[in-house]
Amino acid sequence: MLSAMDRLWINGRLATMTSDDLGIEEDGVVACCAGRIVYAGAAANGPSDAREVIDCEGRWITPGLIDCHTHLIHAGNRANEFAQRLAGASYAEIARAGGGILSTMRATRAASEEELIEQGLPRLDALIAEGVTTVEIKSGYGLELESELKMLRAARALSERRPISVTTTFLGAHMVPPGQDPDDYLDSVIAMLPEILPYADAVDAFCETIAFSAAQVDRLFAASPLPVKLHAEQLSNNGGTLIAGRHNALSADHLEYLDETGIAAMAAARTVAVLLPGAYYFTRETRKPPVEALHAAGVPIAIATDCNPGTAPLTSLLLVMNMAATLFGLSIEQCLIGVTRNAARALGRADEIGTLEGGKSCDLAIWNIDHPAELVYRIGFNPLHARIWRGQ
Ligand code: DI6
Ligand code: FE
Repeated sequence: MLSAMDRLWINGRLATMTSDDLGIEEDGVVACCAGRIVYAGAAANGPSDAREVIDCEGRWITPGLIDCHTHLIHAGNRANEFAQRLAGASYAEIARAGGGILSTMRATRAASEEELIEQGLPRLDALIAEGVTTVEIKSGYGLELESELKMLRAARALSERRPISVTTTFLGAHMVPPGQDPDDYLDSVIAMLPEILPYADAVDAFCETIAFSAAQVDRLFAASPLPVKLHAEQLSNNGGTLIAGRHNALSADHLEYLDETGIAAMAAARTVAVLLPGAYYFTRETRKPPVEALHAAGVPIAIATDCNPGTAPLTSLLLVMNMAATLFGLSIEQCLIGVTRNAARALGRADEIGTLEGGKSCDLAIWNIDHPAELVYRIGFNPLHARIWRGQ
């Protein structure tokens, strides 16, 4: 039994994330075999030897962080639109004038798959540098079959270039391409589903007045062979969360304009609320998601970067935790659970990642901190000591 252990981290202080108080074990060890955790807990009850023993010297060990909502694969940037918004234009106005998502669509269609990978890698590396071991990446800037496939392939290819797990989400219903009828385009998105199936883990849509209606999203989700997620109630309330609930969505994301009926639908469907404080901050939104009501209804809360060129040019999950606390009032524990256990749930991967528990992938972040609260507290400071992905 002991000789089968590949690696053992000793003298660690564990935040296992197995309970809402972080599941702390002050004198802990983590044992790994074949890339999986075989034991994480009190040193007294755990193994004491392995092929390789790593002394953590009292450092904290958390699960590797999970960024469960990004648009990390895209070409170009929209710094020019940021300047327009600073001069008074709104995000919706820029979108209606053919900018916004459509401007990134043009750049992304023009880029090769390799160019998308090359442009995505520095963003991915920024996440990795802060201990991220799993990232979700959406398509949605192709808005036609070949370009959507190119994005999904580029996203998957990132996991061959870096030691990280990538899950992909098909967001063909991100925006209606110029000159197309919304329902006709939606029909074509539904027709893309069999083709994207081998490249995607989930299907997403943008339910918003400037994008797709709740009825249209309902139609897409009814046709989806994959689990669904939804950009919902971000800029206004369109009832997207009711549709998300109806289709047992893994998550509904953004949620600034979420109301009581939407919360009830999410609670009934056990849909995770993914909050994106970076987009809230960057668009200077003033309406906050109903965090207390979500919590009271028992809806699990995750947080993510939303890394995208329009509303969140952001590649720091540590900063997102600080924003979720300062802007949305999440507790330290909610922030940390939100980038680990609940983020795993938002990806439908709670069985594999998100906590330090036997059987899960040995994805660890080891930190030079005195308490996990520091991960939420500091701004622009990275205390990562080491990052382990699948035991390496
Ligand atoms: N909501 C967002 O915040 C991003 N997509 C979405 O549906 C913005 C994407 C962009 O502006 O490029
Ligand atoms: Fe998004």
